[in-house]
Parts: sequence; C-alpha cells; structure tokens
Amino acid sequence: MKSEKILLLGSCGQIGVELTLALRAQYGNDAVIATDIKEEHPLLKGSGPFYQVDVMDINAVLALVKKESITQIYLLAALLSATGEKMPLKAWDINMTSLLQILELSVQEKIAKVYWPSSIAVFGSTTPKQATPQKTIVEPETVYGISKYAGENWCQYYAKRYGLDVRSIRYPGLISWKSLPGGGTTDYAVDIYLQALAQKKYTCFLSEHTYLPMMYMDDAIRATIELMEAPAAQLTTRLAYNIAAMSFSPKEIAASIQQHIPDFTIDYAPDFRQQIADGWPQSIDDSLAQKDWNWKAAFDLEKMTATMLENLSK
Ligand code: AKB
Repeated sequence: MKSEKILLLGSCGQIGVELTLALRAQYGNDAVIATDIKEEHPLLKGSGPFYQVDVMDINAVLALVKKESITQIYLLAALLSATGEKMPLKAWDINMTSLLQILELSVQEKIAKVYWPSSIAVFGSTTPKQATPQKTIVEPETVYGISKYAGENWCQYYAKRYGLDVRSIRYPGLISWKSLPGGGTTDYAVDIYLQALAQKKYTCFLSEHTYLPMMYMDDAIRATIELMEAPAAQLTTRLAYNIAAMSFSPKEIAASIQQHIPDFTIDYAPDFRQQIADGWPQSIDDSLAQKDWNWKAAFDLEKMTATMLENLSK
C-alpha cells in the first residue's frame, strides 16, 4: 500500500493549525507537510516539517509537491467574509486562483485526494433560513460566498471531468481556543470568550438575536478527516456537504458564559457584519452527511462553553 504524504496549504490559520496537528497524530509527523505564507504557528513548532510558501506561487507549490512526493492536498488558505467585503477583488483572486491552480496541479501530478473548505456563506437571503437543506436556493451575497459557491462547482467539475477525488464541507462558524479566527463574521463567538475572561464584558458586533450555525473546532476537524477517509463510492455529492452542530445568538452564548462567570455583561454595537450575518442561514440540515459518511457532532453550546473557558483560563 502506498503511504500517504499530505500537504496542507494554509496551516497557520484557524482550521489549519488544528487540522495539521490532528493529521500528524493520525498519519505520523513526517507524513504531513505544513505550509503557510505566514511564519510557523507556535503550536506547530517542533511537530513536523514546515515551509513558508505563498499558495499563489504555484511553481513553489509544485516544487514542494514533487520534492515531498505528495499524495493528498488540503487547500485551506482563503480570505473570509468580513475581510472579503473590504477587498472584494483581492478576495476573489486569492480564493479562486489558488483553488483553480491546485485543481490543475492535482490532475497533472495525479494527486489522490484534495480537500477544499466551503462555508454556509454560499447561502443568501433567498435560501430557507431554518434547517437549510443540502440542495436549495443558492444565491450568495458576499464575495466570499460567491467564491465558495463557484469553488464548489469547480470541484464538482474536476471530479466529473477528470475523476479528481476532491471533497468539501460547508463549515458553519468555527470556535476554538487553540488558534484564532481572522476576518470572519462568526469570529465574535471566539472573541466573546476571550473578553469574558479578560474584561468580564464584551461589545458584540452582531445584534442580540442574530442566530447563526456554529461548531466547536474538534467536531469540524473530525468531520474533515471522516469525510476524507470515507470510501469514495459512498459520496453522493461533489459539491460541499452541509454539516451542523448547534445554533445560537449572541444573547444565548452570553447566557451560557454567565453560568460560569455570573458578572459577565454584553452589549451590542452592530456594524457592517450584521448585514452579512442576516443573509446567512440560522440552522443547517446535515442529513446527507449523516447518511453518506455517518456524520454526527459531539459538542453543544454548554459543553463548548465549559471547554473553552477551562482551556482559555489555563
Ligand atoms: C466567516 O464568518 O466568514 C467564516 C464562515 C462562516 O465561513 N467563519
């Protein structure tokens, strides 16, 4: 059996750090090559090979693929929703050019499997908001969402036309204590824990009743690896899979923090990110992921809050 050699592009981002560590635990440290345009994340240091590479520099990526005899690629580098609205053309360029270059390279170099993350941002205000189905109206309203939906379609195109085994998930907002998010609309759900511990108060950039689908990072990492390890014949879509864990509003996450820090207070100063959040679903139907690869989340709001506060306060 050919042993796997996995390349992660964007290892120092919110998902990348934890995914790199999880894949190293599973496949061995030297089997997982971490890369990022940024310097190596402190949590990755000493855990395995790292190269500072710009994902847009496809020749540098190709050289690494050849040098390390790569068999799988995870392309995680992207600009998220809030940053994307500040620089739409740059977000489109980074999110799309990187994907198209990696899809092409993967066909040419006969890469066995490719992973590329999508997002609930593919949905817009014309999509049903509750239990948003896998297949539904998809009219994204941010440049990030447009790039994610276009990207899903490119993945499906490469799967159908070239037989490339490319897989994807529509992540909800992701929450973790190990690596911070940057430039997203759901980032408040991480900031709130940090501020609750540091200041016992938080000013939220979304209004109190803004419900959004969210997920604790451990679940997101497990979902990613489970999807990548599922037999190809079981996968009935090559667009991205909906996955779900919990939905809550800023008021509800604040109440769950108050169970641990009773004098924590929250106030609200919605900014441009409110409009982005208002276009997104409030909850997600992930029955196809359940059926195709047995997906099931383990963390709810209560369990996540206890875990976040315990680890962040250490
Ligand atoms: C964002 O808020 O932009 C991301 C996402 C939901 O994809 N966290």
